[in-house]
Amino acid sequence: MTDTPPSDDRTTDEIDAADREPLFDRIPRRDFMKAGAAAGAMGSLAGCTSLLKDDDDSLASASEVGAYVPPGEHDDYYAFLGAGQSGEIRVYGVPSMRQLMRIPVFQTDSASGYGYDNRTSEMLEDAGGYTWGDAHHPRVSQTDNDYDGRWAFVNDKANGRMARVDLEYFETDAIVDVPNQQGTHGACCLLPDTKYVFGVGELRVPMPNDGRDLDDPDAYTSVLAAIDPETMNVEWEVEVDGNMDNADSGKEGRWFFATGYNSESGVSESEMSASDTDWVKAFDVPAIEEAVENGEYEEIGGVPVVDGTRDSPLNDGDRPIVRYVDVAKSPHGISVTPDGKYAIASGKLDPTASVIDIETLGEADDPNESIVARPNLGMGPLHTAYDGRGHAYTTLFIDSEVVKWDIEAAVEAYPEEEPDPDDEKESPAVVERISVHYNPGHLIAAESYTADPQGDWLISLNKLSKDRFLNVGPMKPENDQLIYIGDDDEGMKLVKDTPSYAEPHDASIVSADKINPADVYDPADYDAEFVGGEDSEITREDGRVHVRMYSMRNEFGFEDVTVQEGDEVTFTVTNIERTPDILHSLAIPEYDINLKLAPQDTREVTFTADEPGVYWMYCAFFCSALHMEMRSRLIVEPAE
Ligand code: RUQ
Ligand code: CUA
Repeated sequence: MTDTPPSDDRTTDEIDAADREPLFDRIPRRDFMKAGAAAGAMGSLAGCTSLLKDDDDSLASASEVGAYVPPGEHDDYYAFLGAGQSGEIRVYGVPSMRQLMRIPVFQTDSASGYGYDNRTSEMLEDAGGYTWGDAHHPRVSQTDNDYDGRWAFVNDKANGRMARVDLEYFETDAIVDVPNQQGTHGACCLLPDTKYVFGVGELRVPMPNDGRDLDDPDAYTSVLAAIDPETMNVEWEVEVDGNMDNADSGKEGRWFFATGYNSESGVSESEMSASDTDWVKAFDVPAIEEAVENGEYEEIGGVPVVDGTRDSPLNDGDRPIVRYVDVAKSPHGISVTPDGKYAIASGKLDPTASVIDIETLGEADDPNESIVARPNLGMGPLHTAYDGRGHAYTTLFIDSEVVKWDIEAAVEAYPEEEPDPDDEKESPAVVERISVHYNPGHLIAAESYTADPQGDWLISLNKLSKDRFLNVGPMKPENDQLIYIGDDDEGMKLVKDTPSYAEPHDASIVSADKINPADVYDPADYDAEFVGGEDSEITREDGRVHVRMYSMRNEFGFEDVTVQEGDEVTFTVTNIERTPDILHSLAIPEYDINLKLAPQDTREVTFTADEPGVYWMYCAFFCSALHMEMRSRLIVEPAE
């Protein structure tokens, strides 16, 4: 229950102000003044914080900072964005911010035929049969702390799943429904070599969630799941106290970190935000593996579950499997610095970030001793990225800013800087701030998740665009802003606004030369039988018809395919072309059939021919001047 029940006639500014209320004891006065000015004096102008702080200095044209990519030229980077409730990964070129591709993951997609052929529809069905997912954290696999271009993994925060995208074909090729996990939130590879993909459980539920402990929230729990990247099997899980939110890996194969905002184990907003501290959980992976090897687990939902709660005997000795580090308050994002020295957790409901020294973590008796800085950054710190030059960049959701700060300067300023509620100073480690438009969630810098960030581009993924674009109705686009960070003397420069469809979360920006997608399929890479130009045939057996046919400009292997009403029909169709970019498809009206056929690809679909009549099977990709003529008849004869 909130203290002031919302009333229908509050203005947005009043609601914004009420949102800030529980934070007032921690807001430095500077920020409060700014907030007051923004909400009050300029309140009639949507998104007015920009008017307060932007001056020409923080803007740069694309060509000034090398962000202009002329027509026909390629970008330096791929950005993979987890597109939230759209269920997909989006691919941008950076720095142009051109959207290059959308990779459907948790939802069907008619353009790519994803979820329409037998293989992908069975994959979605086997992964729970849900029609959507909430894709947040795309992480590209690494070898030796650098991108190896093999896979991108992404979580489903809605239904507790983890998916793998094959970066040779830019296609989802595996989804695992993670047992004992209701919402898989943070997702990350164990570095340096992607030994596991970790999914962290956000929503605490009874264990197993089969009708027991319904009204006993204390018995709810959340787990960390370790998934083998090759097999996508869940190898083991660790049960913890409190919930978990975001996650990142150390660089040395030992530590894995997850924030959590509900150490209170509450079920209402006020219960969940009651405490001034919550935990970062630091998982000691080799110690967990040893416990699994020694059989110190319980099998739940078909996987070994190790007890990592605070009272667990496995947390008793001198090598606890999970260390609980107290950080302020309801932390959200966490990311490890490129040199692997620190894990930085953002306070969200506290203006500070907590800097954890990873090396001391293994040695200190009290894990809280490993906190080596708590810079005061501003209102609503959410996520942090790195430029490889010792700076951190943190989004401030409430202040609508990205703040740049010096990590070692923050460490030096501590503990003098131990924030107290009356402290009005921003951290001396703060180098600079730039306004973003508006309310940023994630941000990502080029190769920030590797040991060697490139330090030129940063994208701030802003939840609100308010007035930045033409009005398209009540659901506004979000705004992915490109910021140049390559010049410490000149400072951060805002270069581009990019409207985006709801809603990008985390992203990975990878140098273009580390991704090597194929132009055409290699039939050896998949199971379906390749139907060559001579191989078209129709076989019939007991009411089952199997049509094998090729496709090419401008024909299918058969002009007519005749079946009986009630037949179970399977089409296996190959695009036999080798020319890149020449796609065909098999679309069958009124039967809801839609197979995309890229060069050298074979897809299969099975359906029951239950409506007699003539159906024009056609190709939906405009493949040549005779594309309209690329069609054949499916003739379904009425049953006698
Ligand atoms: S989390 S906005 Cu998006 Cu998955 Cu921080
Ligand atoms: Cu093939 Cu159009």
